[in-house]
Amino acid sequence: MLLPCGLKCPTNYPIQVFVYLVAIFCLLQPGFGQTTEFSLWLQQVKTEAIERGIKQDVIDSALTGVQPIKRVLKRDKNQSEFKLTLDRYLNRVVTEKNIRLARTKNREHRLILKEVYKRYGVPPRVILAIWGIETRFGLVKAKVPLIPSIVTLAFDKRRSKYFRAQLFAVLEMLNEGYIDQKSLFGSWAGAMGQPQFMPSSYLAYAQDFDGDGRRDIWKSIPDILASIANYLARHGWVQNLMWGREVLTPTSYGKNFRSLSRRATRGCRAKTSELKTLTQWNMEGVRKLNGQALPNVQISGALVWPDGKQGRTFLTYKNYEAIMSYNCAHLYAITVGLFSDRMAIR
Ligand SMILES: [Ca+2]
Repeated sequence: MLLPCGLKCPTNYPIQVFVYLVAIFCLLQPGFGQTTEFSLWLQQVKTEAIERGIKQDVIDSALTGVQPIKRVLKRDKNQSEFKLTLDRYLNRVVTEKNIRLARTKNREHRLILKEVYKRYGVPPRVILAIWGIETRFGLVKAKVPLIPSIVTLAFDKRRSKYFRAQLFAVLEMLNEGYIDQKSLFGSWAGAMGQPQFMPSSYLAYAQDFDGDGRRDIWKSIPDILASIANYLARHGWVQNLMWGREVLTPTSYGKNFRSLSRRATRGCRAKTSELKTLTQWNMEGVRKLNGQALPNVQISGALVWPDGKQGRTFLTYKNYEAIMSYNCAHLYAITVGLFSDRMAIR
């Protein structure tokens, strides 16, 4: 007699004992419990997708046979191991080669960038910095099939709520016909296209700037540049304001470092100082890198220490928060800012 798990039943044991042993054997198989749990979970996702108005054929084609991918979880859990200091990160990204490439892209797409600036108020250098950092101006192509990686992270308990929402956003993209499934590749964490938008950001902020009826952040340069600009504009970008600058701080801050820290209360929770006007920072002794006083204006800014107290200090304005909303990491936002400065273009 053949039983589950490919075992053959010996005839000289009572059948009850044998069934009991087989059950234990099956439960001890790696992934057995998880497979069952995953199947149940996927079924719930499919049911909810129907309730959300996703067509049955879209659900079938997107989710049939999909399985969690172990290496996606491994990457997700090991993220903290890749922490770098600001200078090491800058040395990787803001290279002479990348600055030259950014200037070339600026010349190539000058007219589009001008139109994008007119509509969204975000200068070309900042759009180019983000495009360059995210995918090296589209040269870095995503290789991970998007649906299995998002399914994996949605099934995993660590950030299931966030990635479950991303999964429904992908299904909605397919349902609306914004993209075909065979083109759906992303990063291991689900970021898509040349601006590396998450699916929910795509639905909320991607733009059809070339007017062909599709919001193509994979191949259309006008759509890509406008989508980045629209994202920043919708997250509070202020036209004609800088992102921030590196500053010198008074030695008295050494003792008061803790009291200077606060946490943002909404959105990105990265730590900064409290907000003060440049006039107030001036009075406290914060200076430009060359030792000169800050402009005596009522613009508000917060201090940021990407490497902690011993590292460099930056005074950041409202536009810095818009960049942080794109990717909530000080190393990222400061690098976008400094990269854009180094391009020395408008
Ligand atoms: Ca388009």
